Amino acid sequence: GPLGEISIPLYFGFFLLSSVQDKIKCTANDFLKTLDTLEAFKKHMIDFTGKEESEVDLEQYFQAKEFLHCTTKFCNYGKAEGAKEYAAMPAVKKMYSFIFELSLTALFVTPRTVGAQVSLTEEQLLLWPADAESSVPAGASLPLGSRAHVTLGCAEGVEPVQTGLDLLEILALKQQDPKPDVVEEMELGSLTYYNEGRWMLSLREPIGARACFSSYYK
Ligand code: ACK
Repeated sequence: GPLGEISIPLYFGFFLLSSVQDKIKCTANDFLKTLDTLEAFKKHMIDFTGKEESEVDLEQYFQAKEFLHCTTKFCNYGKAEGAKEYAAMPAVKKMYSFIFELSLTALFVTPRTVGAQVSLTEEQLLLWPADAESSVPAGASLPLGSRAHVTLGCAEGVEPVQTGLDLLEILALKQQDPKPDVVEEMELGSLTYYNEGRWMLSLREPIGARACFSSYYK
C-alpha cells in the first residue's frame, strides 16, 4: 500500500559509529597531508590543478562528508530501479539495525573524490544488491561488492555517487595490470598511481570500523 512506498528511504547502508568516524577522518586527513608532500604526487599535481607549477592543498580541495557510511542500495524513496525489491529482501529486513564490523582495506584519491574501499564479508554481501557493479568500465568484470566504499570527501561540485565509480575505475585498471609500480611505501601501506590523478593506498593493516545497517531519509 501507499505507506509501504513512503517508507522506502533515500538509501540503505552501513552507518559508521561516531567514535569510528573520528578515527577514520583523522587517518584520511593524515594521508592527504602526507600525499601532498610526496615528490611523486607533486610530479602529477597537474591532474588536480589543471596547470603546471601550481600547488594544491588536498585537505582544502575536498569537502569532508558528515555522516560516514557505506551505501548498500540507493533507493531514492522507491524511485530507483530495484529499490522496492531490495527493501523487501528478507536479509534486509532481518539485519536492519544490526551492528557489523566493516573492513576498510584501502584509501583512494582522484581529482573528484576521496574514499575508503570496503571489503565486505560473506554475511555483509547478503545485503549487497546484485546490480551495484553494473556500471563497471568496459572490458572489466569485477566481483560482487567491488563498489563498496565510504565516501570521505568530494571536490567542489562533485556528487558523492562519483566515489563508487572512481573506485570501480581504479579496480578495473588494477585488474588489467595486477602488479603496477608501487610509487611509495608509506607507514600505512603501499601507494600506487593509476594515471589521470588516481591514487590508491593499500593498507598494511585493514581498519576495522563498526557500523549499523540502517537507512537514511532526508
Ligand atoms: O557516497 P555515497 O555512496 O554516494 O553515498 C551517497 C548516498 O547514495 C546519498 O546520495 C549514493 N548514491 C547517490 N546516487 C547513487 C546512485 N545512482 N547509485 C549508487 N549510489 C548512489 C551516494
